[in-house]
Amino acid sequence: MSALRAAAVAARRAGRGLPAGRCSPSSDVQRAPMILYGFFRSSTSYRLRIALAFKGAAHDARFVSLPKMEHKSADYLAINPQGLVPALVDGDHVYTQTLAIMEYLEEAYPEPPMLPAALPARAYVRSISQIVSCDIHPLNNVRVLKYLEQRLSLGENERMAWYAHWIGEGFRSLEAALRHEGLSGRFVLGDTPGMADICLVPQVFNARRFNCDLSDYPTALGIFENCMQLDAFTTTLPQYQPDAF
Ligand SMILES: N[C@@H](CCC(=O)N[C@@H](CS)C(=O)NCC(=O)O)C(=O)O
Repeated sequence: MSALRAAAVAARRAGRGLPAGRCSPSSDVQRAPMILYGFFRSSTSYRLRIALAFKGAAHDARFVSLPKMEHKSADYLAINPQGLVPALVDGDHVYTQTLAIMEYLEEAYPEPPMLPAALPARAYVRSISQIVSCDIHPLNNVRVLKYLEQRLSLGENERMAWYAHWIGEGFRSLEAALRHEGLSGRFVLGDTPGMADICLVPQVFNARRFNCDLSDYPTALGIFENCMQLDAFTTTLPQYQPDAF
């Protein structure tokens, strides 16, 4: 068994009780804290940190450095063979893919909810979540930018043009959807934060890190600013993580 996998199993076996905070699992089984494998600057890791904080779910963190290629190490591939962060260990299972993980958390730890009760509203929140997670994020992922540099020999300016182009396309679509549906308030759905806000914030954060101008997307930016008033979104910021540099 790999070292990381063994550590995950040992932590589970330690049986350190239920996660603290507001979150409680839907069954009353004694569980060890969840383990989040992530990297401070990864927007999907930030997404999951927010979701866990939102649920008040205590967890241990394990750090997987993307610049050091630790996500491709044999130890980490034994945890998540996709070679991507984040991954979440809860009980005897490793969960991957943030949208699926958030759906898992919603079902395993129902309070507070990240999704509304009404089916059309649930579909809307999932739709906005997917614009960010499926249409925007993958185009500017580390491996895509590396491919542009290393295989297609694109220089810094061309790579940044690629980044800004797809951020622009994605945020235009996001802003249009938010306005078209007319369901947003302080957050994506009315005045209650949830899954879509959790997806949106790290993407805005990332776009700003790459100096993209987001002023044409005032609805999305307003929601971002309102989220930044909430502890779940601020205590989990990349720069506050122990692996930040
Ligand atoms: N769809 C996946 C995406 C995960 C993902 O792409 N994570 C990035 C960091 S934000 C990563 O591990 N990138 C490594 C790479 O591109 O080589 C999810 O939502 O979990």
